[in-house]
Amino acid sequence: MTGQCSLEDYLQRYSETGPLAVAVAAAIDAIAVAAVDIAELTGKGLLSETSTLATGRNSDGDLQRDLDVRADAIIRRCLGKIPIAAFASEEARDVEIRDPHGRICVAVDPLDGSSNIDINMTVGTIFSILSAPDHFADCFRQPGTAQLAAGFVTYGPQTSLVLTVGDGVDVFTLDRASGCFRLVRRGMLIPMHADEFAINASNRRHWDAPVRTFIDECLTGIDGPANHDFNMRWIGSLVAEAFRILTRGGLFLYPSDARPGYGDGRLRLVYEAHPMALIVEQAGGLASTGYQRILDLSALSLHQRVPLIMGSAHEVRRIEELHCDPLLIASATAPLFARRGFFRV
Ligand code: AFP
Repeated sequence: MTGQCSLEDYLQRYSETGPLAVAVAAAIDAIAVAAVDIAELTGKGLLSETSTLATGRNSDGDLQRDLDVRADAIIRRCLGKIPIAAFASEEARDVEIRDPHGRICVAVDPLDGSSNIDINMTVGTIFSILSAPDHFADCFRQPGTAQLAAGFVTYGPQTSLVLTVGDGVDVFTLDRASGCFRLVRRGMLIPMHADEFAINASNRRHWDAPVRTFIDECLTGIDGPANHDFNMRWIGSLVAEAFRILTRGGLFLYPSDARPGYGDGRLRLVYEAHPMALIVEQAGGLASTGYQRILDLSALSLHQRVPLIMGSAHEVRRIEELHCDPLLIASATAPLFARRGFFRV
């Protein structure tokens, strides 16, 4: 089945499952068309006239590059050809209300990981598709469980589309010769136990006690409570970490930390954590803030951040257990044991 089935065939079959599926399939097809152009753009590197340097900041204060803006424009152009009720992007402050007859809403991070572009690392597009509520302005205030589909595209050695329409996770790789995405993996499953964890360890002194305790358990390996040795990765590109976890299991953590502006971590709920959480859960993993299931959360504001801990179920459950440990919670709040206190947990 794999290799022969094109994304077009796949979406055609999915479209037959109902009128809403027709709209979702059209949006996924449009994003796939945009992905081919974005892959071309990111693949040029310094050959491109598009600057990879930061040229400003987006509405939420993140460094913005020409490539971010160009990727956003490509996606808007491709999605502009189909009727969607509302569109949201990391690169724009406000929700764009579009077609009053649209049945779906789409939120995107056009180019996640773009700070890695100038070092030739894998970057990607993340997208979330929801049904349009009565009041379109509330589209992106729905819980993650309201998503009809979610996915991401990696622009790396392969240009691959990772997709769920609610029936498992499938992977399509761009066949550059034909310009067609072909099904290469069907029903990806994340192993229950992790052998790798991914976290920006330079922030250790800023983490809350439960995260510090979990990472210390990973570092003590077979000699400690985890009774298991771990390897570590940190690519700095969520899509690359997610693709690895889907492929061989593992854990990704971007927790809240004590740095100014990082009280809710770094990643956005609507167009990063929600879609990633749907994909991870559809592949048998878990996605949590440490206290709550990501998919149960609803955004109060479009660019709201959220701590994201996702991957192999066994380790996510262990982290949630530590977040319920009264001793660790007390240590995070007691002045003497505060994050920057003299005593480390
Ligand atoms: P950019 O899109 O600004 O490169 O941020 C990428 C990202 O949102 C996510 O993909 C990475 O996992 C995370 O940031 C890396 O954050 P640090 O630079 O703080 O490690």
